[in-house]
Amino acid sequence: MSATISSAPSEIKITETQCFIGGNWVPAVSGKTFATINPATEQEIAQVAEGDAADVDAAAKAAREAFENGPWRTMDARDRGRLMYLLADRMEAEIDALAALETLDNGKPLKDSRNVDLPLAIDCLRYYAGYADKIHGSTIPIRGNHFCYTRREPIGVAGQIIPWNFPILMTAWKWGPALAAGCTIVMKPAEQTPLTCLRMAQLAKEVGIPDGVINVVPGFGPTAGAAVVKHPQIDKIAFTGEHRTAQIITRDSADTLKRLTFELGGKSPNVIFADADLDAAAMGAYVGLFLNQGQCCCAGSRVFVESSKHDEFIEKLQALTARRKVGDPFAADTEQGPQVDQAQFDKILSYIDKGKKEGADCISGGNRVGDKGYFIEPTIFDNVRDDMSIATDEIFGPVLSVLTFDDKDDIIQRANNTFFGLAAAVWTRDISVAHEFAARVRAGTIWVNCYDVFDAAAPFGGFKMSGYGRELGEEGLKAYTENKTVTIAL
Ligand code: TXE
Repeated sequence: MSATISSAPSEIKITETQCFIGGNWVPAVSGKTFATINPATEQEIAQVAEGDAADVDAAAKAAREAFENGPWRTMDARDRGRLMYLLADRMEAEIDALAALETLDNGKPLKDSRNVDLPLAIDCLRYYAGYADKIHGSTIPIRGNHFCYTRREPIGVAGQIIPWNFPILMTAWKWGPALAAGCTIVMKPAEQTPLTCLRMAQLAKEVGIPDGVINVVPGFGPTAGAAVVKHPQIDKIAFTGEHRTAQIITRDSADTLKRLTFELGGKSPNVIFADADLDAAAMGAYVGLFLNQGQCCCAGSRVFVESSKHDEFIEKLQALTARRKVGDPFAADTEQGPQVDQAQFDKILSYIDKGKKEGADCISGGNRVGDKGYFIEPTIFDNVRDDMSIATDEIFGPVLSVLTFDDKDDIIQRANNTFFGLAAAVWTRDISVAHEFAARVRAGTIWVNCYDVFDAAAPFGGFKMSGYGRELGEEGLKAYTENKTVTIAL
């Protein structure tokens, strides 16, 4: 297998590379910039402003001012929703350009950016736009001669820190509920992939979202990210990334007691019973792991198959994997692009090495592709044991581990034998087994006879070390509100 690497089409224009603060494009106070790299070619795409504490401070003040004195919070909620619909419409009008920019910066195949990430991002903004005028409290009968009601108010300034695996979709997941609730935003995009988030800020300005409502400070985690977490004018942190970073954020936010929502990693079990439709299950295992180069928080990275079907399942899975086209993310037939950066590439290859040393059988892939760009072969390990590091650690790459089981109670216990709890799937025709699995597996999302089905209306988030709170759906919206109780003596 070899990757044909082309540079990106020359018509991709990069127009936003600075900090977006109070409606203005400004360089970092320090004057510093950093390179964002095309992971398919390892070449620099652009220099981007390297924001730090001073830039975050300016952004937080702009967001605070817009929250306290701007029109966003107090405008007719339906008009707020209308501006969000306009942003979604603008994204749709520019869908091909945004998809190309996403692919250039992240490396994911253009057809995925264009047909998956962008439509989901647009849909998320529209879903929450429709919520803007439907956020309300309740009236509560309390003792005595009183009238008691609650108001759902915006939480204030939301600090939002996102990763690089779904840059534009994560921007929409974060902006959607925050904007609908009437919050203002300081966002720190991932240093690997700042470009589409910055472009979206410009689109938001052009459709008329008031200055200061959205502020974007590109930069690194321990500097710009940490400054967002510590800033006293910021009320909440919504973070997606690694659990270790979330632990740092929890400590760093202690002094200001910020509200926290975390969407973290996983080691999700994908369990295939002998009675399942094996073709569908093999496809579910294949997509559930290899989607997005394996860089999904909910990747089904532990595939458990009932022993009696092991050989048949492996044959189907290997057939799918052998056909997988790895290479230039701009080529129409590419299914897998490069990993996002050198650090992820090195981490994944080191886990492949560990898997081999720990005695698992590498039955497909196992190597890099080509010698330029961060391409890795779709890799399958068979005969994996629960205690091997490839079965316990989040690899975040195209590495699938196959394990076997013989007993329902045993497999539910093993599925739960992880400190993560983001997602899980079960493949069976037995409705009782499906419901029992759904009830007993401790994960925020359970898929039955499917994988990676997402919808803006369905809450998403983790049990255990996979996070705090939920994004999407009504719960995702509530995470951007405070509940106020008003009691009136009658
Ligand atoms: O994550 P980080 P990284 C997992 C995955 C991956 C590993 C490392 O296993 O291999 O994490 O990836 C910002 N204060 N996931 O290093 O560091 C950072 O700048 C404030 C799972 O990229 O968590 C970026 O914007 N912010 C995950 C964001 O946090 C800080 C997606 C995420 O980076 C910070 C990505 C700090 N001290 C990685 N340090 C998922 N759940 O989908 C970093 N950041």
